[in-house]
Amino acid sequence: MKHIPRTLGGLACAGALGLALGGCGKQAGEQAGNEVAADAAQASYVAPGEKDDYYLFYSGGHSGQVYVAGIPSMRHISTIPVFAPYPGTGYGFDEESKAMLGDFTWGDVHHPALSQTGSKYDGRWLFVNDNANNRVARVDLRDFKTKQILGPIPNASGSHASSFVTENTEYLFVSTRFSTPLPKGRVADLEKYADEFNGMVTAVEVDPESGEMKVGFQILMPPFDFDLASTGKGPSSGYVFFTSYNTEMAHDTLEVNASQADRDLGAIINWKAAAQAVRDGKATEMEGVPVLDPAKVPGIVHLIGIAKSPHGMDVDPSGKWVVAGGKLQPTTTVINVEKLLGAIEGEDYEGDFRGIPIVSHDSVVEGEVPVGLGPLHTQYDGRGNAYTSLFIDSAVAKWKLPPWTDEEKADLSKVVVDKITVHYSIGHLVVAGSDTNAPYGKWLVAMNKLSKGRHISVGPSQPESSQLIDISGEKMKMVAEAYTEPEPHFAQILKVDEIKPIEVYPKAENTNPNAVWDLADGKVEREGNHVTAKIVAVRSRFGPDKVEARVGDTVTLHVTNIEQTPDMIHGFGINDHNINIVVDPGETKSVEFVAQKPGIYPFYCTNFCSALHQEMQGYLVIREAGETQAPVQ
Ligand code: K7E
Ligand code: CUA
Repeated sequence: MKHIPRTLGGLACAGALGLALGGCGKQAGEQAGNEVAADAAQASYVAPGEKDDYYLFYSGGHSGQVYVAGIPSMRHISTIPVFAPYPGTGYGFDEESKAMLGDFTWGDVHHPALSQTGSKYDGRWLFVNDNANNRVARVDLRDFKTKQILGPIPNASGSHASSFVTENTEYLFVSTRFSTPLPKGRVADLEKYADEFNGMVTAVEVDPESGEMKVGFQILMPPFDFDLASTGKGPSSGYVFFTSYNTEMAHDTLEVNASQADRDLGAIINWKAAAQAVRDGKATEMEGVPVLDPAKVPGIVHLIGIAKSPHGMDVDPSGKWVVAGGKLQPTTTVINVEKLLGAIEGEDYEGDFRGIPIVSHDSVVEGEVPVGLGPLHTQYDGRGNAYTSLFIDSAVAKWKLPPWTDEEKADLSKVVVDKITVHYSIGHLVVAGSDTNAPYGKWLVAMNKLSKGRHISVGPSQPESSQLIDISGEKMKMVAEAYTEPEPHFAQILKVDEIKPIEVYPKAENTNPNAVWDLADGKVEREGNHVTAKIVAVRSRFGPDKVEARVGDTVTLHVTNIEQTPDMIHGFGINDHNINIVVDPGETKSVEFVAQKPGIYPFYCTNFCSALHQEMQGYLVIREAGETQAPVQ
């Protein structure tokens, strides 16, 4: 991205911004306001032809998708379909993606996680969860496509605290927001919630080469409703931390009944010890998964009291501090990892819950920082500062991590150094690289829950909004605001030059046995009542462009886009058949259907590809079942 000359300030001043501020340069105050606006405009301006510095991958909530925006422009640049069909890229229509989606047509994506090596982004994959159907998915950053959906994960309901990757992407941690009787399918009286229901933490194992995910093992948890998680690094290496919001174990009117206790219990899991316990044969099988019971396998789970109904739990870049957001208490709880590990080692406990030790709160909590109302999530800039989203205050608080001076310790409000208002009711926030050991630290994106009229009106469903904040200076600076697709939760930011997405699938890498590379090789073949067509797509024709079948035939189409030119995409849509596949250069996609009704059904290219794009078409001919036909080409 290149910076534009400072004269834009003058432009902005004379234009819309000038009007909004009531004129230009007449009074010093106005002048200053205009300068601020001009600076902000310049900071996020990416001129036509220029490109952004960072990718913002944000979760699309119950749209089931992941969206990509550029930073600093905040322009939406791509949609990565994950848990829901997306006709734009043909996702959910071809056989491969249909098989990945299974019977589901939606998911609820909350937390994307970039793969890491040595606690740094390695630019390989993006993992996301589906809170609704207990699944996780892997997106390949080579081509920004979903390559695997794992799940529904057995013995789990509501994979909310997910996906969180360990330091070298050994595992993704996935935990349940909801508790149910287990194994699933068993029905128990809701009144017996506390005794009969359980939550589950799942360790999803990731193959270091292929990224292939599989359920590794599980840990049976009390029915506390585990909400969010964060994995350790440095001194907290090998641990993963969870919050829970229902230590009360309420099963109805949670709004009131799960908000009684002043402290809820978070969980600290020693995943390396857990993995070892599984190898040592200490797990019991449930639905084919090795499940550890922490009451019977000491040392793998510890509990800790944290501020009322906490939400986020975030490990800082050094791995020395873990911060939980109080949600219903205006403080963040700062856990000192060194003291925590000491307390675990020395069995400094204040009790236990059904055999799971509760670590002494006062021995390990460094302090509770009064950040403001409704603290949810915390992010870090790698310079010793933490940024906490304040849902109720509609603000972001910037505060200093320990070590604190004695004066600060005596009055922790002194460590809160800045606050900025956001619009409105912020949920997550993301600082570039916060969950690595070396954050980029320049930008913060506030993902607001309620936009309350921040955009021009489009009816009762008001467009969502996110805001870009510059955190490079002492004071946070609001720079830009943008529409975000519903319903944003968390996001990850990756520097553009840390990946190099491919533009054309090299022909040599296409191992699809049904690929055809020459128009002369395109053909339609019949074997019994199975018709197979291998079709070449190239500017600006399909070869062959006629497919003949009879009612009752199974028809399989394999379409290969033989272009080796970037951005030369061809689509393949058939009239009246709900068939829409999109094939990238060098790619082969397949679709199968049963011919149902006689007729002539035109098919055509759906992606504009040349001046003769409109001519890129053909016919599917379906004859009556018994009708003889000319042998197909
Ligand atoms: Cu806070 Cu599902 Cu991460 Cu949304 S959760 S805010
Ligand atoms: Cu190919 Cu349009």
